[in-house]
Amino acid sequence: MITVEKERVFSGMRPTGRMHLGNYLGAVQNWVRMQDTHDCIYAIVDYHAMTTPYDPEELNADARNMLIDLLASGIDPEKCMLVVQSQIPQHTELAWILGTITPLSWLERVPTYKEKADMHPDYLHLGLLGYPVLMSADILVYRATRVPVGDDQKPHVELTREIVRRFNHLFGETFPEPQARIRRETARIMSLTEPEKKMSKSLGPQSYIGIGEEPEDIRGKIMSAVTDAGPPADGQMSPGVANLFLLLECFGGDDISSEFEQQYEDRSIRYVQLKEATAEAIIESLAPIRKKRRELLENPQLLERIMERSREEAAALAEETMQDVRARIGLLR
Ligand code: AQP
Repeated sequence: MITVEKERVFSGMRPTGRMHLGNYLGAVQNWVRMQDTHDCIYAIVDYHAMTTPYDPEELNADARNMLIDLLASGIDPEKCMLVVQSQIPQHTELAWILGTITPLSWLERVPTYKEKADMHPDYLHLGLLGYPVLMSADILVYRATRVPVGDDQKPHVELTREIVRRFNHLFGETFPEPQARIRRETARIMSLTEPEKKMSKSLGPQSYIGIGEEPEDIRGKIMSAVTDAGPPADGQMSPGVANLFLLLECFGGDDISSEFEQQYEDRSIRYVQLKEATAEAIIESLAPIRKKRRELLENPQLLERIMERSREEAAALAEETMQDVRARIGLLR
């Protein structure tokens, strides 16, 4: 399946809960588009999920659900590889090697490290600090050059480029410098409950909409989303209202969102109607995903087959890179 002419793509998703609209609009829609034009490897990055507090049983269930959510969202294992990070040991092997050439100061300045450290002050460990090194290894073990992500991941891809330059300088030209592919309009979908923060699994289930959620839950969450007391006099839209407009545009299209924008401008808007329209647009757009999820849940053998085939193909690519890396850095074979 892998070709020499097409550019190679890697991206991953942490199984820390259910896949939400931020993941879907910020990353997965690009993943789906790129599988037709690029050689793509997508991963459920379960080692990354272990860098914040987790429950082993939930991790297992979340990884399985994430796989189902990705397939239901349009990831097609006939067109790309869909793998589980922990099943391909070359990821962690390369992470160790890259860790030996990555200065601590580069890692300490990564914004997500500071955020997660503030969020979980009793859970500071090497794995959390080294998260971006493992992410670099995820990308580089396949020598991928494109990384479709939301904008919170941009610093990690930049760091990967720095690590590549350092490795190539020390051991000779080995890795290409990857580039983040970020969809500007949906680079950061905001939380429904704290709209100044990005929609995130860790902000709690009321703050996000899972792509497999039932209509009544979607309605409930959108109807209680944080807005404001009405269009402010300075015309500066609050983050909660702007987020609803963005969701309406993504799922309902330009016509309906322009209608509400007009009402916002002439101050006749009623947020309850904006919310109803947004909820209905999301519910309708996600209906095929809910249907596909139900079909996949009934067919666990299919999931096993998909995982096994991708695992073999991806492991062969990763091993090819590692043979080159081991020889360059002087490991005895
Ligand atoms: N709110 C978002 N808007 C746009 N893109 C987003 N992504 C995540 N949240 C948003 C993108 O989704 C991909 C997978 O992300 P992830 O689940 O691996 O990690 P994350 O960014 O840490 O996601 P969460 O939901 O915030 O997880 P927790 O709470 O566990 O940390 C990435 O490309 C990401 O940019």
